[in-house]
Amino acid sequence: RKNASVSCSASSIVNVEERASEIPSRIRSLGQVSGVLGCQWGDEGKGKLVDILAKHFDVVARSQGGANAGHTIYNSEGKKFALHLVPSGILNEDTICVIGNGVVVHLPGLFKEIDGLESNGVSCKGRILVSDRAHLLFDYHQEIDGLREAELAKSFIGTTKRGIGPCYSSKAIRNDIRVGDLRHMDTFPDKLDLLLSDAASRFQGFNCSRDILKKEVEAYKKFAERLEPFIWDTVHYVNESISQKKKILVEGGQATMLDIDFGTYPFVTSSSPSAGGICTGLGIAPRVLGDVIGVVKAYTSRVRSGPFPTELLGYARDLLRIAEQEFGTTTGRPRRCGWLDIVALNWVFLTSILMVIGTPMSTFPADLSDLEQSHVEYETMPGWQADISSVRSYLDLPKAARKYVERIEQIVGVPIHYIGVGPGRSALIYK
Ligand code: 2SA
Ligand code: MG
Repeated sequence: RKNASVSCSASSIVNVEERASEIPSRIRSLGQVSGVLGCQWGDEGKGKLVDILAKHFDVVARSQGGANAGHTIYNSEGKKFALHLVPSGILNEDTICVIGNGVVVHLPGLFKEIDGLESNGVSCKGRILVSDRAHLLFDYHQEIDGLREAELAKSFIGTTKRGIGPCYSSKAIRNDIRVGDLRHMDTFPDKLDLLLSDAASRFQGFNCSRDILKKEVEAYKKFAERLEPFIWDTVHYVNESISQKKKILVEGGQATMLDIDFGTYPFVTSSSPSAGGICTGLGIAPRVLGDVIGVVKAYTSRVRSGPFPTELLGYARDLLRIAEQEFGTTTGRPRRCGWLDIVALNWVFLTSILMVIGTPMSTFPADLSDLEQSHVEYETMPGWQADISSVRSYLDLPKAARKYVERIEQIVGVPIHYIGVGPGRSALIYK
């Protein structure tokens, strides 16, 4: 996008002091509907930026994915919250959080998160709106996620086992149950029966007894009652909010390189974490989308299988992983780590040039075997040893760090506006 910008995060040390007064006009002038998206393979630090920006927006919305996202945020007292389904804006008490139609919702997980927030004094009622069009992700979807991975054996994807692929499959095959269906509990048992029988006919290892069905129906009767005040026509709500000049921030889960269309298929998630997913996942017109902020880590990480051309192995990888605590928020899985991949970044901004076996290609290849045979051309730059976690002004960064940022801007052709230097809210440099 013409007005895209990059937030570059090099997380290290916690510093949770509030510095609201230092927020530049750039944030206030962000488009009425803006998005924060991951530009690599996830874990770029989107949640922290959303948390910082949220107080300048009336609504924070999720448009895709489910509990496979993991955002760690800190409140002003330094208390840590790991969120998976609830948008990161929840810690700002004036913000309304929308779980859009493109999200797959695991209700036991959502209520667990809500309980955790409320027991820490964060009120959720009236502040979390769940789309009546969002799809329900059941425990059985999670079970099937595991069975599918087992079937794939050595070529397993390394999913988060949160049931994401199976739930989006049910959605696409058109037999899933939506949040709004919880308002018709009379027909719910038959719908669930169909869904479970379908799974049982496909997976031998899937246990679908009458008892399980009965238990699940009983559980969902209670969930339906509890969820009622949260169920909303969010498409209407979001569009009404737009016409009332309210500001909406869209919080991406996963990242463009994990996008089902644009990522390294099949080693991707089952939703659209790139800019297009914002429109379909919330029901808004492309013309209302203002700024899209892409979040990029100073290096790259990726979880489990799939191509990773700039991957580091051995000691260097271990050093980076431990220093930067590269373990998943959702699953605790150790992340693969490597150098910053400018070709992938350029692809994300749709201007990539890749050398594949000596032949320049105009885009990131769809074919994984082309990618496997590609040669990585490294550009080496001076590093820095200083701890930059307490630096708050761009000019106070070591010269080598500034050079690194400026070189990325130059190659990618997109300005870097925010530089994260740690996980806390104040650990951010406004460039
Ligand atoms: P799935 O479970 O079907 O979406 O998995 C498919 C692939 O997508 C990858 N994937 C992720 N990779 C990194 N981070 C993810 N989510 C959290 C985040 C992680 C966390 O957004 O920060 O902090 O725990 C995520 N979600 C899915 C997954 O590894 C498979 O390669
Ligand atoms: Mg994460």
